This record gives sequence, C-alpha cells and structure tokens, in this order.
Amino acid sequence: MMKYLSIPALAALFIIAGCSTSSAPESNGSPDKSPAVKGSTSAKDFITSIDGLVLVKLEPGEFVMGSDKWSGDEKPAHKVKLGRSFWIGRTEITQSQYEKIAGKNPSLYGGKNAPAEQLSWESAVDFCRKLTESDKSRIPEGYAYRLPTEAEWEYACRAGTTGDYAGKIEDLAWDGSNSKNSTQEVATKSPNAWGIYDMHGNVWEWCLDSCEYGEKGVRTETFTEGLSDPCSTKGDFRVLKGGSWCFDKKFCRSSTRYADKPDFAAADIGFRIALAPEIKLNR
Ligand SMILES: [Ca+2]
Repeated sequence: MMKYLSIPALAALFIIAGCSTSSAPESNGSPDKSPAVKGSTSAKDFITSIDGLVLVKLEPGEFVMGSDKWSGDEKPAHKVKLGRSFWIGRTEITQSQYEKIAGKNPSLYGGKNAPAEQLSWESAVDFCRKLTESDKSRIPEGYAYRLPTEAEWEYACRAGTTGDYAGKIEDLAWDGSNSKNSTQEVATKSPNAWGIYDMHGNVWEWCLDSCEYGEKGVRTETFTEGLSDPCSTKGDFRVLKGGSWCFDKKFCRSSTRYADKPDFAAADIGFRIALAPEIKLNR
C-alpha cells in the first residue's frame, strides 16, 4: 500500500524513479517580483504587508469533506460547517515572501517566485506568528495569520466542487507528470473557481491539525459528520494536503490526506497561510 508509506519512504522511491530531492538544479534566475495573481477582485482580497501576498475572502458555508470513493483515511465523506468567514492565500508562500519574514530561504528548487519548501510545520507556524505580530494593526479583532485547518484547506481547494479535483487537473496542477522534476512558480497554472492557485500539486501544504499517522493513514478524531470548524489537536503528526510536483496526480486530489512529524522538512513541502479566527495551540 504505497499510499501509507511515510513521505521519507516515498521520497526514496522517487529518487529511484528519477525524482531526486537530494540536490537542487540551477536556479532559473527568475527576477524577484510579485507573483502574477490573476483574477483578483479587490473587494474580496486582503492585502498583507508582504509584497504579492494576497488572501481571498471565503464566506461561511457547508461542504462535504473526504471521499467514500477511495479507501482508508478519506472515509467517511461527511458534512462540515465553517461558521465564520476567513481569508486564505491565493498562492503558496513563495521563497521571497518566506525570506522576508524568516530571514532565510532553505528551498532547493525553482527560484524566488516558486513556493518555499524544505519547511517544517514548526517553521510555518513561526512564520505565521511573526507575520501576525508585524501586521497586527491591519488584521481584524480575533483573527490571526495561521495555517488553515484541514477543513478550511479542503473547503478552499474544492471551491464548491465535489469530485476528485476542482476542475481539469492538467490545467490546475504541477504534478509528477508535468513539473520537470521541480517546483514551478506559483500561479502559473489556472486558479480554481474561487481564484486560488496550486491547491492541487506544486508543494504539499501543512495544515494546523494534529493527527495520528500509520498503516491506517491519517486519523483525526474530528473526521466525522456534522462538526463545525473542526481542528484536531491529538497526535504527534501534522496533516499535509494537496500532493506535490513529484507525486502522481492521484495523490493531488482534494481529499488526499498525508502527514509527517512537525519538525520534518522536504523539498516538496511548503504552506499557504490563512487569516482566520485565532486558534490557541496547547501543544
Ligand atoms: Ca500545493
């Protein structure tokens, strides 16, 4: 069951298959400019203090999370309610954006406008905390920049769709079939119906939720019918979503779940931020 191999184990398989994560290609020399975020509608956008880091507002709503079509940890498909509006990044955090806050860029691939990678969950949470501090005067009361919960992430990924992908996957995703063994600049594929890029593919994205992870895949106690604003706080792993540039598209589905330890980093793991009701992490 390849699906339940750990990400390091999968990385080893991909190295064998020619998808090495152990060395970086030459930089593509792309200029340090803001990613071209197309389709922005200013009324829905939240402009952060970081150049090019634009978040789109999503209204409260209900959706069906998970899938009964696939085996294991994606079952059961269940209704989730998101009770408050929130904003989510139109793009993954780029290398130039990450460097601006963290003061370093550990990424191996793709250049300044490609997603930041080689990032642990801990470093992603630290980025959110620092940006919240520096943007305090502009963010709404009770909100903070943080990682999206898995439910918020899947809601944003699906953008009202109910199938495996939020559209034609070839138009939406950089995955193992077209990435040329590297991340690609963000927002260079089509956005989903809500104007959000690279939810499928490019880099796996950390979510806020803790989870158990093993032979049965990702397990969270909140993956059940009818909860509002679920966020799992149990387990030593953290949830990853969306697949990446070196995975087959079947791993890039809206409901695909993965996980790794919060201090684990790899060249196909990054994140995007949400501006959402604060959640205190007691862990
Ligand atoms: Ca992604």
